[in-house]
Amino acid sequence: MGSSEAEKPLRRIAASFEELAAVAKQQPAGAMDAGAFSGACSNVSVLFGCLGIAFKFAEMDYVAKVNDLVEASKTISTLPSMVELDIQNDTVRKAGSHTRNMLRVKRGIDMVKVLFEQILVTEGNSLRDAASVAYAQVFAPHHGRAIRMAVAAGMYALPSKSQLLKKLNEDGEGLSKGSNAELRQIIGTSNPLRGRTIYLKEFRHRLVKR
Ligand code: 1PW
Repeated sequence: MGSSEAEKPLRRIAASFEELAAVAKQQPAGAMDAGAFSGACSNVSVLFGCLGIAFKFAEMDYVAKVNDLVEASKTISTLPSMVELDIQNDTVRKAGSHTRNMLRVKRGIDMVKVLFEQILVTEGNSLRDAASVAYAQVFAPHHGRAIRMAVAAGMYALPSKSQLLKKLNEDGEGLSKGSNAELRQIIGTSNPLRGRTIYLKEFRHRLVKR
């Protein structure tokens, strides 16, 4: 990794998802490499860390779950085999299981994708509308009322778009052409990832059958 990528987290995230898309292409359908996946997801942690004190809990939750996947990937090589093991042990829904953590982390990635799409289409410097849409689409249907209320309150303490970009070492003056390209790259390259995580839907069907 070049030093410019280390200093520019958006670039590092875009690059890691591009690598992940390339890894996914080489593998049989669905057999996503667990190490490559969790490595790319851990690069995203820095974004959750930029959301301000109100989302500290969200950051800790995401980081803990990604770390669990990073550790698990040292002994279990693909995501489907992690799910398969949890199915065998009847721990798919158990708090802290790899499969459950994987689903939460996947939602985190989905939310970041929608957030960036929304940052590009919403007017002005506020992050609140973009973040509210992303949360409403991805997490809200899975959260109870208390968490939804806490997140809604936290939205008022978000940094502005330009503050967020500044924290990410991008042009703090707004959406510069440079970071715009990075955002588009992240949005684009997370698509192959979504296709490859289709097995998560499969295991939900298997659960329904039980
Ligand atoms: C700039 C974007 C701003 C939007 C912020 C979105 C934050 C979304 C994540 C909030 C998660 C914190 C609340 C914790 C929820 C937990 O109940 C749940 N985790 C998730 C990711 O849903 C816990 O899962 P678990 O440990 O019971 O498997």
